[in-house]
Amino acid sequence: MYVLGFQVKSFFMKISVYLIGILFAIVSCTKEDINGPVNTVTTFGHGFEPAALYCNLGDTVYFDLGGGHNAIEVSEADYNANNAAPLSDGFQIDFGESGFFVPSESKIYYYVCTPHLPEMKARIIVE
Ligand SMILES: [Cu+2]
Repeated sequence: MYVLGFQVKSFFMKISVYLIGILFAIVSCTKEDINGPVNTVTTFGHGFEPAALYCNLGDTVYFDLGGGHNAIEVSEADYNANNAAPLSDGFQIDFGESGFFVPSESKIYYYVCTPHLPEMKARIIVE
């Protein structure tokens, strides 16, 4: 009986080690998915998700915007002043559209949603 009890116990130990392993895998996947498997900006309420996207030079940044939202690149000054003045040669994704842009400079790109300023704005930090 003792031997059987020991076997049952070690079986449950193995199962819990296995479950902990799965849990860690799920948690680490969630962390990886902060920016998604690719760099994707989505909208949630009156906000861009993520508010700060970190990526590398030459990465493709995808936008998947909800119906009432656009994404207009602005200067840092206009970003801070909540002014939706499009940056000349900046990226622009229209209302509810999907699109992408490829950052060509290591810098911070600032962008806003025109109707939802001052709350709806975000940054793309290119390293
Ligand atoms: Cu918006």
